[in-house]
Amino acid sequence: MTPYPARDERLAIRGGTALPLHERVHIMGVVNVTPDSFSDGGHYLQSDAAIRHAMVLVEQGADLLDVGAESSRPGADPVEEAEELRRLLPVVRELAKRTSVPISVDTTKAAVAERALDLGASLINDVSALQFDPRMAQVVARSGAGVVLMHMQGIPKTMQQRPFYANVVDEVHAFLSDRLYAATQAGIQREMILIDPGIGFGKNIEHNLKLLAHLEKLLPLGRPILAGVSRKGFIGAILDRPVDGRLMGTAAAVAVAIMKGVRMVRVHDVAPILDVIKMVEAIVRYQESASVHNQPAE
Ligand code: HH2
Repeated sequence: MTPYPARDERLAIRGGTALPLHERVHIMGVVNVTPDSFSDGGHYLQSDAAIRHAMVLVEQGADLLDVGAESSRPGADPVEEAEELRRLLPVVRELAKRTSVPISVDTTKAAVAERALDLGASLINDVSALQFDPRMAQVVARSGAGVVLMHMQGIPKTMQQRPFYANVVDEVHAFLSDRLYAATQAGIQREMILIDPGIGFGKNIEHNLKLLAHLEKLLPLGRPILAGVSRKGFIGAILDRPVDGRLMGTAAAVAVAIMKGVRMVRVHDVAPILDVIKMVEAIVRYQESASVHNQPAE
């Protein structure tokens, strides 16, 4: 099984940089600036903790940092724009000064994307695939930033109530194909786009498993695939584990996703997942070189 996509596949991001996704699977480290135990200590402590956490992920080998200030977990309430900006901007500003690792911003709001891009973000991770805010496509196109187009059925608040598909793989494929077209029509360059099946976004366990088992069906769309499986609910349900006990389940899902052709993974645990990626890539490379050497001489 050597499902690697075409060798010239790269992701162009702002500033003329191209991430060599065709050479190795990249890791997007998750940096959530959502209220947590640090919030008692006030805003400074919360952003300070997020910045420190992000720098640890960089040391561990993250290729990108995905900073998000609005939870998109099932049942999550939307966050007001002012609050999202208040949480996000200090973190993006500081990270852009401290690290050359590209910063992605997980937002569906054009105004938030705009301000974050001004502060040095290079990629917009829009879980609505440019649909929630009619200005988003234009903001991304004008800035020359990269963009993630992710599939979601419904909205986070209600998406897990009754997800339904006649064929989840075909529907995700059709949706991403439409959104790729819409994005390029809006002036976003194809080489700046990543596609994402949106594991857990309006999908039950079976939908997630079917998508992971058939991820290669998205390869003909011709853009690199990002997958976010890290610590997700379907892993917890299958293994009967709480969020902090899902690392091995995440590792297994990441390994399979890479074998199916995924070129970027969005994860919370960068160091252990980097080991998983290196192992899978070593095996695939061996298999590729063995199949070349075993070709009968002409
Ligand atoms: N998953 C989450 C958030 N953003 N973006 C992309 N492109 N793909 C994903 O699968 C994805 C995403 C949810 O994960 P998490 O960051 O753990 O939760 P929350 O949204 O509550 O911060």
